[in-house]
Amino acid sequence: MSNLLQIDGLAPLASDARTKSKVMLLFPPEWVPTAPYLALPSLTAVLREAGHSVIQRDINIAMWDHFFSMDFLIWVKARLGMQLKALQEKEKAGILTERDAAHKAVVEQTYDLDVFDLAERVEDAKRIVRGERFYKAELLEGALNTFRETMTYISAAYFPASLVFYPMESNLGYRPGVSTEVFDCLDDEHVNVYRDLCNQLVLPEVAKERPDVVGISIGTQMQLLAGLTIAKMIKETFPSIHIVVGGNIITRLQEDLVHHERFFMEVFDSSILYEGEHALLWLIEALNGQRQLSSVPNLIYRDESGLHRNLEVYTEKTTALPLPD
Ligand code: B12
Repeated sequence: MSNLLQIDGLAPLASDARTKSKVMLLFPPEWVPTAPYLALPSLTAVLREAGHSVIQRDINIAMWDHFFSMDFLIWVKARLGMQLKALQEKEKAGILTERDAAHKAVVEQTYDLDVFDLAERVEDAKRIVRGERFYKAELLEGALNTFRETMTYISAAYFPASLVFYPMESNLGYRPGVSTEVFDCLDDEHVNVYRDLCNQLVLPEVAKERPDVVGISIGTQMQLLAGLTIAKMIKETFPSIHIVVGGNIITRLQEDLVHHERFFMEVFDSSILYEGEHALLWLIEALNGQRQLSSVPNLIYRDESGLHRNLEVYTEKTTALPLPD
């Protein structure tokens, strides 16, 4: 670790402090399922070189795999059944709103579909895109159509959300560019499919691994609601884990973030702007008492005295970085 780049004038704070951390890095949906993104491997290489242990999880790939499975689709069917029952009771009581009626129509239309047939077909569609049959145009086209059909089925259980396979244009009915809508969306059990995804795929993994730090990469606007949902749910369930977010969209939102301290109170603990390899490493060192948080470049963080944005920007020396891991 001693040969890593150091920021001038910084001495370790405490010699007996813990020096190695367990870090979990997450890549949230929605992103194409065909090409893994580079950010986590880039961050991982630097952290591992410094001796930290890193668990990388591509929640995006895991999500598509999970959505297109018998287990998840049967669970969706049960969710549809519960919604249908509640809507029928409302109808009996004469309190069905116009929106409820639209919801009921969608659920009724979907509930009768043979979920076992759909699940078998979509599991085969996964085998098609993963194997030699991919190269048969008509089989590939059929598989892509089955993915789309499955997303329509799943969407019905998150009415009025529209969840789509490709292009990545799922719409939960909340605008990711409006902070009040973002906060509302994070807690909305009805449309926010990422809450169930987090409960089913992410929280069990965090409970098993108990990392010291969780880093979430939010590259594009399409990952914002999923990334923040996952961040908030981990923070609520495991308040002692430090949650840091980074990625292109986080850098772009920096002026907004500093005016919304609530994000740092309810959703994550810190954010790293611009390139993150060494900024994240130095953040981990600061959390381990080896340097001051105020000395970590690219960092926005909150402490008892409020929100702080460190003004120093660190630019990576790309040719000195280890190969992505
Ligand atoms: C390669 C690329 C693609 C490839 C991706 C292939 C792949 N699977 O990897 C393809 C062609 C598929 C693609 C598609 C799209 N892309 Co593109 N793409 C890029 C590009 C050129 C490079 C991305 C990259 O790999 N960077 C290298 C990584 C290592 O850098 P990074 O992500 O910035 O991560 C660093 C920091 O952000 C930070 N960081 C990141 N995560 C985290 C997490 C933590 C915890 C921390 C501390 C730090 C941190 O540290 C990292 C290392 O320094 C960027 C532009 C750019 N130069 O960045 C656009 C870019 C990401 N794409 C963009 C867009 C809009 C798209 C599309 C939506 C275009 C479209 N309309 O179809 C699609 C989306 C596809 C999808 N969602 O599935 C925008 C995103 C804008 C935004 N903020 O929303 C960008 C920024 C281009 C732009 N200037 O507008 N893209």
